[in-house]
Amino acid sequence: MRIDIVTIFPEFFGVLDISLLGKARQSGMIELGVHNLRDFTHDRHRTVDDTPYGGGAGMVMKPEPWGEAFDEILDDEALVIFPSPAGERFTQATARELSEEKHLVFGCGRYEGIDQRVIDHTRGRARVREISLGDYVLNGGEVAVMAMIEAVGRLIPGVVGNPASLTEESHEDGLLEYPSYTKPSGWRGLDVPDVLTSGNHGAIAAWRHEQQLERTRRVRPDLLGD
Ligand code: 6GU
Repeated sequence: MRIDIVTIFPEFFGVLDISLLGKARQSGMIELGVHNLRDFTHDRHRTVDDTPYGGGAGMVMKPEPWGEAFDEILDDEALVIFPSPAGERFTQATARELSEEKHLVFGCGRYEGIDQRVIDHTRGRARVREISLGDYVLNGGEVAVMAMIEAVGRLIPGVVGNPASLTEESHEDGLLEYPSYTKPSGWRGLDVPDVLTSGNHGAIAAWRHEQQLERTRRVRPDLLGD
């Protein structure tokens, strides 16, 4: 998969050099391009924003640098994603869909947003999705894109070593994860549940499923449709 990011804070994405995603890049499974939006300006101050038409607080990102950046980056396979608190909600299902793409292009907005014509014009030459992480406001798309890339990257075949660790996880089956334990079996007066040391695999599976249901009912009843 190829991933391009357009941002005024390219340094933000330095952490993608490390950890699982860093390894995926070294092995060539993920190709990453981070582009500074200011490199597509032509004035001495490298201006990327201006005051909003109609008035109001804050600044709006100017369309021209975005147009030039996308002229250079987009191809026939690109899916363009604009992180935005006004977008559709990002879920594990979204991450799965994105992991099947060949080319993701993230356009990170700052200030009060990007001139709407950038999104409208981009829809004329590529598939576009506006995606939100959740119902809260971040200062810009950078941190959101980092989260999306981590969620998507680990679903690309070969990026996570053990594929089973992908399916036995919160949200993959619509339920929250069951609690995990390791040695020692007793620690500070707390014991590992007996069933886990019983060797009875059927009982263990049943216990884990019950734990998933209990936890989901308690903290995320919305996932059960209740
Ligand atoms: Cl994707 N962007 C911003 N700026 N704020 C958010 C968000 C995205 N998702 C939740 N809040």
